[in-house]
Amino acid sequence: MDTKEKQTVLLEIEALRERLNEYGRQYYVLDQPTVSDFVYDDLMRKLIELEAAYPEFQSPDSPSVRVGGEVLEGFSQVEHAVQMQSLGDVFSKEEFMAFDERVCSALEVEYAEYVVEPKIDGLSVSLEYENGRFTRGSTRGNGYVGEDITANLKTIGSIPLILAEKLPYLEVRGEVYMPREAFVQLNERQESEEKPLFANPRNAAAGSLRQLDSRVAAERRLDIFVFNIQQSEGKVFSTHKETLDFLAAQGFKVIPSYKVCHGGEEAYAEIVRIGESRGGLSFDIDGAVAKVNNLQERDMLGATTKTPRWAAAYKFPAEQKETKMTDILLQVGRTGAVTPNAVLEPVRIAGSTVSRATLHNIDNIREKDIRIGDTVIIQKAGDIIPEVVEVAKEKRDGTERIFEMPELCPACGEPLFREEGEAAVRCLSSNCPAQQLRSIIHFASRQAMDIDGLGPAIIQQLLEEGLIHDCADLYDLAYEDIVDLERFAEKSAQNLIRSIEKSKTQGLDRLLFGLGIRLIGSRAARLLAENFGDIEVLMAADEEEIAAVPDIGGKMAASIVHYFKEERSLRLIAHLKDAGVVMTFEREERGDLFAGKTFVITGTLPTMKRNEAKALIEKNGGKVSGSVSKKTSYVLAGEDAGSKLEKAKELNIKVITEEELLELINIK
Ligand code: 0OX
Repeated sequence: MDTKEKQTVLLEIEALRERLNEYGRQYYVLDQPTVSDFVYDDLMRKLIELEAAYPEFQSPDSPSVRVGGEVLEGFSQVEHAVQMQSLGDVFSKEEFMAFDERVCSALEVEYAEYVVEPKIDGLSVSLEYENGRFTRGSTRGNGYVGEDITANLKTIGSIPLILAEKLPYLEVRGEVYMPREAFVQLNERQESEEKPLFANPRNAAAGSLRQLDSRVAAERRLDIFVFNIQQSEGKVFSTHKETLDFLAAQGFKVIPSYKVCHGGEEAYAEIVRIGESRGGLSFDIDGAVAKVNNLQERDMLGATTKTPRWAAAYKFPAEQKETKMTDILLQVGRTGAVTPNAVLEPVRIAGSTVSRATLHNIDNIREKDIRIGDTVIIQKAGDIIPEVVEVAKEKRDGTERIFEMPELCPACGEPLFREEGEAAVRCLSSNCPAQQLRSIIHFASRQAMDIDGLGPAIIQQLLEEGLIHDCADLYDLAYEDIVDLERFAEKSAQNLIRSIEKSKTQGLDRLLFGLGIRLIGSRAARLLAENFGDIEVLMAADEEEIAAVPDIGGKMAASIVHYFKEERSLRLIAHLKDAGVVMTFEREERGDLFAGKTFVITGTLPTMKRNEAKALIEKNGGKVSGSVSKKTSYVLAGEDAGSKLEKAKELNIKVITEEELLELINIK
C-alpha cells in the first residue's frame, strides 16, 4: 500500500474518531443522544477493525479504548502532587451555621458566597490531562497515594479522552458512581449467573474500578461527576463557579445543579432543597457540599491536615427501619474492646440488606433499655455501619430478655476489665485469639503493610495451626510451613512468602500504622514517621516532644509513649527488627541541581510523559511553570511546540531538548 492510500485510511480513522467522540459526548455527558445505539456501535466496530488492520495508527486516546481490553497484573501506585482532601462533616443546621460563622470571621466579612452541590455517594478519583489528552487516572487512596486505574477510567463514556482546550497540564477531581438503574440490572445479572450480589451502588462502583481486566469495568456502566480542579497550568481562575463552567466547556460531566448562594442561610436552604430532591435522583447522594466560591478566599482559609476550612459536607440524616433483634453477639476487637452486636432479622436500608448492627457498649444497651427479642429501630451511621437507635417498647410481649455482659472474654476465657471513665469493656490477655486475629488482619491490610494474599481466612488458619501468634511471626514463616496446608498450593505458598518478604520494606509510616497503636491512624503514623525518621528516635521521645509535631494531639502522644513502655510491644518490635523489617522513613531525596530554576515544558517529548519530566525536574530542586516569562530559566521543548517556543526565542530563554535535560542531570 502506498503512502497516499495510507493517508486516506488515516483520514478515515480520524473522521470516525471525531464522530464517535462527538456522539459519545452527546450520549454520556449531555444525555442527549443524536444517533441510535446501532449507529454508534456500527461506527465503533468499523474503527476497531481499521485500527486492527493498521496498528501503526492505534492511539491511546482513540474512542476504541472505551471497550476495554487491557488486562493488568496489579495496579501501580500514584503519588498525588496535590493532596486529595476529604470533607469535614456537619450534621445539623447549628453545625452548618457554626461553619459559616468560622468562615465569615476568618475572612472578616459579613457574609460569604458559597457554591452548594449535591454530595455524590461514590469514589473520588483524579484525572490528569497533558496537552488536552487524558494521560492518567487514579483513586484517592489515602489522599496522598492512590492506585493507577487509567484503563478502567477510560471505559467510562463521560470521561473525555481529549479536551476542547489543550492546556499543558490539568488535574481534575470527580466522583465515580454507578447509577441506581445500572446497579439494579447488575445485581439481576449477578443473581442469574449465581454470582455474589453487591450491597449497594457504591460497593458495585468500587468493585468495578478495581477490576484488573478493563473489559469487565467497561460492562459495568459507571459514570462520573467532576467537581474540582486540583492543578492547572496555563489558566488561572478566580471562582469555583468559573472552574465548573470551564470544566463543562472542556467536555466534562460536571456536578449537577450546583448553585451560587449568598450567605449561610441561603446555602442552608439549598442544602435542604437538595435533601428533599434526594429520592427522585437517578444516583445516590449522601449529603450536600457547601464550598466558598472565591478561590482567593479559599487560600486565605487554608486547610487542616485532613479537610479544607472552606468547605463543609452536610450529611443527610440516615434512613431508619424497624426490625426484630433475635440475639446479641460479642465481638472482640484488635485492642481487646468487646463490642456487643445485634443479630437482626434481615432488612433493607439505605441501599443494602442488614442483618447485624452495633450496640456500641453495655451502657448504651442499658440506657436505651435494649432487650433480646425487642423490635428495634436501626439506621446506618454515616450511611455505613448500622446501629440500633431505639426500641419500639410498645411491641414488647413479655418474652424479651435482659442482656448481661459476661465476666470472661468470649474468645479466650480470661477476665474482662473496664477502665475508669471508659465505656468499653476489654480483654487484656496477650494470648486472646480474637485480638491476635484482628491485629494481624490490621497489620496485613492495604493501608498498613499491604501483604497481598494474606486475608482474614488465611490469618485465622495460620493462627489455628499455631504457626503464628503475632504479626512478627509472619516473617518467620517458611514455604515448607505452609505449602501442605489446606487452601495452599505451591504457587500460592510461594506468592504469600514473597509478599510477606516484600512488606519488610514498606517503611516506618506503614509499620507504625500497622502496629495498631490506639488513636494512631494512617495520617498520624505518616506525620510521626516524617518527623522522627527512625523508630528508635520515636521510642526515645517523651510525650512533650511527640505532641510538638503539628497535628499530633496530647492523647495521641500519651498513647504512643504508653505503647512503647509495654514489655509486649518492645518484644514485638525487637522481633520485627530481627526479621529485617525496615523501621526508618525514606524521604525522597531532593537534589539541588536546579534550585532556583524555573522550567516550562512544551510540545510532545520523545520518550517521557510531561508529568515524568516535571517529576524529574522537581526531584532535582527545580520548579515547573505553565507560562514563559522573563523569569523562566529553561524551556523544555518537544515536537509540535507552539507559541511558548516562540515566546522563549523572543525573550532569549534557553531552549533544551529532552536529551539535553537528561544530560544535565547526568542520566545519559
Ligand atoms: C462529592 C464531592 C466530594 C474538593 C476539595 C475538597 C473536597 N462526593 O460529590 N468532594 C468535593 O470536594 C472536594 N465535592 C463534592 N461534590
